[in-house]
Amino acid sequence: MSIFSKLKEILYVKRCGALALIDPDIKNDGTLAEIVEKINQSGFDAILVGGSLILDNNFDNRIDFIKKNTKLPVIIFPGSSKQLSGKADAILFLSLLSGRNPQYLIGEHVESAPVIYSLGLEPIPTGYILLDGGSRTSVEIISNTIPLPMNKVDIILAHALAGQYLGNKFIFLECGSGASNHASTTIIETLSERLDIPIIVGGGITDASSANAIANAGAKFIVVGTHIENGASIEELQEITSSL
Ligand code: 1GP
Repeated sequence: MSIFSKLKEILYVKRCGALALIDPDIKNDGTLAEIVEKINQSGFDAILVGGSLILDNNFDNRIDFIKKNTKLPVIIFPGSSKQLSGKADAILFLSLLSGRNPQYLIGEHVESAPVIYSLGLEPIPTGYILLDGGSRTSVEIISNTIPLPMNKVDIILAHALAGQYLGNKFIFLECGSGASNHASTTIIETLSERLDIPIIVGGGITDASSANAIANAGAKFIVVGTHIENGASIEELQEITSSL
């Protein structure tokens, strides 16, 4: 079964799933085993692996380590066309729709597509929309794009619909890692009423009541990264995943 089908299957039993994000950077090497174990025990449905900037060449080794230490699907959430590994189960094939930087609309895709093909990785087309979560984020800096203001709901909706009409399988609403504010429930409600494809929401989710509000608003997956990296306990993470 494809990973996309597995993700859809999760939504037959849960109204909203939980994705854990691991930044496969050297800074997390000392705690990687602990992070993976914590994720395994906290009710997550899959692991995303990726980051805006990875400072060495050990991406493949880290994916290998994560894959060998979890039964969860491991999905690359790439910051660039260099973040590829045949050890992962799938890759979110992201188009940064909120920006107008051709490198992240088609450039990185052309560079990575032949490698994805030869690695046999499953690409999951995903429209990626960067929202202004109240702090300047790595995605904004590295991608050289401007996030959409959260009060421009009609403009955000137009981007999301365009993403759906272009054939994406998911819309990912991103406020950036460690964002001060997560995507507003007004945006999630408006989009989920009008889109036929599931919405993933990430950036700044650190507690169960926010996760619950995001799920109530119609998100189909939430993403938690920084909170795990910052030492959240299994109990705290379970509270988030069971609130969905
Ligand atoms: C970042 O959406 C993810 O790309 C997760 O964000 O690190 O704030 O949980 P956090």
